[in-house]
Amino acid sequence: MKYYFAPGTCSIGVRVVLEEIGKPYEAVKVDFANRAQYAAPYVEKNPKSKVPLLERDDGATLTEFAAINMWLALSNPDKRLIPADPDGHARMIEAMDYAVGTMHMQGWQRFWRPGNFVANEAEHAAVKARGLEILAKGFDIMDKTLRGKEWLVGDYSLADSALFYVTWWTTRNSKLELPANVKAHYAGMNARPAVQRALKGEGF
Ligand SMILES: N[C@@H](CCC(=O)N[C@@H](CS)C(=O)NCC(=O)O)C(=O)O
Repeated sequence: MKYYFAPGTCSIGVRVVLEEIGKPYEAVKVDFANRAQYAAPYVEKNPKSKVPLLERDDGATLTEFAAINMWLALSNPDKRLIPADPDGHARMIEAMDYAVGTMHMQGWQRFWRPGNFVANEAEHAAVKARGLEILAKGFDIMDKTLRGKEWLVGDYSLADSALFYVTWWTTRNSKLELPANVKAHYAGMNARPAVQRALKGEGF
């Protein structure tokens, strides 16, 4: 199994899951500094030019954070990374999709790539500010979901790895104050040996 990543990106949330599972995998760095994601051979594996990408032992490739992590968790049911009951399963997807689809793709994307939202450079500062607003609202919602709980759903799930990477970015790249339950969740994630191995594996 090969895991394609770029340090400092959302792929860390897949590496956390790979480390939770604990089976051997090969980590392949995609050299974003030289725009390797847009050139052969990477673009032949992933025409989306994004990480994460998982190349399975049968040669098939999987893209998209949620799809990769669902496949990993469903292939390793003994690790219990997906709640077994229908409500827990749905709540896990609800939280994971919100972290990836809204906090990352709507919040952080506006901040990092304002040009993808508006061409006029004079408007970029406003787009970035809106990105941070979306992010702050996202943390507020996650904070309420975490009230009285250590993990987003049940006894730890894939959703926690998604919240982890958007929180990690926020602590590293912004002055946004995290609400208390999100702070505690981030501390809990950092205490997990799998998270420590994932970070170390990518040079952090
Ligand atoms: N929706 C995708 C998002 C993946 C994504 O945005 N990856 C970023 C890094 S966090 C990337 O590879 N960007 C490279 C580029 O846009 O050039 C997913 O869930 O996997």
